[in-house]
Amino acid sequence: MNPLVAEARSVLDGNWTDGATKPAPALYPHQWSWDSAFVAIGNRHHRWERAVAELRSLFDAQWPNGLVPHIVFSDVDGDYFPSPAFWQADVVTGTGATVRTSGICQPPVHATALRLVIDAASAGGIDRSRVDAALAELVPRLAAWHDYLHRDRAVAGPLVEIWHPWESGMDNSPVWDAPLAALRFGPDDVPDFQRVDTEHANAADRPTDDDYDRYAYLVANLRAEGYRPANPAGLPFRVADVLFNSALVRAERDLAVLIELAGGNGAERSRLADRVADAIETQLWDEEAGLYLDRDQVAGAPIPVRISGGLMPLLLGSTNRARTAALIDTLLSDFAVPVAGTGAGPGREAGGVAVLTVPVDAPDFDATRYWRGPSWINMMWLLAEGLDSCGEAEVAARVRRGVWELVSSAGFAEYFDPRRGLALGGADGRFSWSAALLIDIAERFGASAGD
Ligand code: 9WN
Repeated sequence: MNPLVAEARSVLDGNWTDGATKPAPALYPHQWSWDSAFVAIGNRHHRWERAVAELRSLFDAQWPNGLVPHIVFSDVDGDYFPSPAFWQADVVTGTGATVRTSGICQPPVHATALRLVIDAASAGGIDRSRVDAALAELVPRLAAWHDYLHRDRAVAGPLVEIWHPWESGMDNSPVWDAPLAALRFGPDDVPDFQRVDTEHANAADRPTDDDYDRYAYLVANLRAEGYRPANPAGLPFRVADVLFNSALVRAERDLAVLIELAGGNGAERSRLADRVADAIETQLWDEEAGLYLDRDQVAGAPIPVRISGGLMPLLLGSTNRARTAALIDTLLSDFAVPVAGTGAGPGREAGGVAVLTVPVDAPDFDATRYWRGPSWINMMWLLAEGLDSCGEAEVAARVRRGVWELVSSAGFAEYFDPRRGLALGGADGRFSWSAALLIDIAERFGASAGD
């Protein structure tokens, strides 16, 4: 076996905690929602039952209203902020303290993960009965999760909204700067808290204390209403995020396929996917920016900040050739860079590329701070999937090759500065989704991503 793949498997095994996988040993010692979907996508190739168990563990913590919480806490306490005591999810949902969770969600990539897990079953020699059991168990829960989003989060529908930057998965993106700055609150509105993250990662690369005050304020505000606000239109932070909505479209289409595999009719899910896809096209495209922009639903205006999340409608498949061409042009000109040490040229030349989260020449670019410039493997994996579904296999291969080059040069870091080949984020450098998605790329496209 290729040594990098063997190492990736050992990262995942090391972070496995009897039922679920921690994103990172010290910085994130619990289960996270979208991390688990990516972990399952890697484990499906060699630990199929564990991939299903990962999703089962997450969906066992699903709320009665369908919300899939962004964190499911393990038994360990006091090692992450915000802790279960801060969220008080058990109190507000009345579900009791057996499953301790956060009260917000993350991008809905889970049906996409389950579809890939099911796809891998026959190659893995898994019995049809195991496949049927996984479908019977998880498909109704996935449907309830998506229904929650359409019912509770499509406040100005059909686009669904996030109510906290953490729900985007791209927590510290410059996209949130203006909506967070617009929040109006006093010192008494921010509950007392103690950060823990800066003990496990370079404080200069993490969000600022001022950001954390705003994050805590938003949690307290949602918590006061049991995370089910009576008047969602009055919430202080409401964003229609491009990545979140694009992931939902892709996930609805994957759920439709899963329903058909389980003997049902997926037409309604496909219809829901098409409604959101149409809204993305009509409401979020920005011709001048050359990509899609998030929409601040409080201000009633687009947020004019270009991030790699704005390329994610590639996941919809190419319905509009001109827009797909524009997205690829934007990707290669403004977000793609060669990985240091590979001898490759700029993004427009042939060879592997890493995808930055913010263009280098943007005013808010920061080479090392969370989500404000550096490359993340999950974003590159999603973009490569999207490029493939638009028939752009060559560009997809270059992005996958970039994943291989980043991990080869800097290890299984949480995220990377590709221009210096630097590992960034959690100090232990054993980040689960970087390992899982490298495995997926190697299994599907060959070690070294198609060399
Ligand atoms: C808050 C676990 C998570 C990822 C997010 C990433 C980071 C948490 C944090 O870590 O967020 O959810 O404490 O910064 O931004 O995408 O799911 O890996």
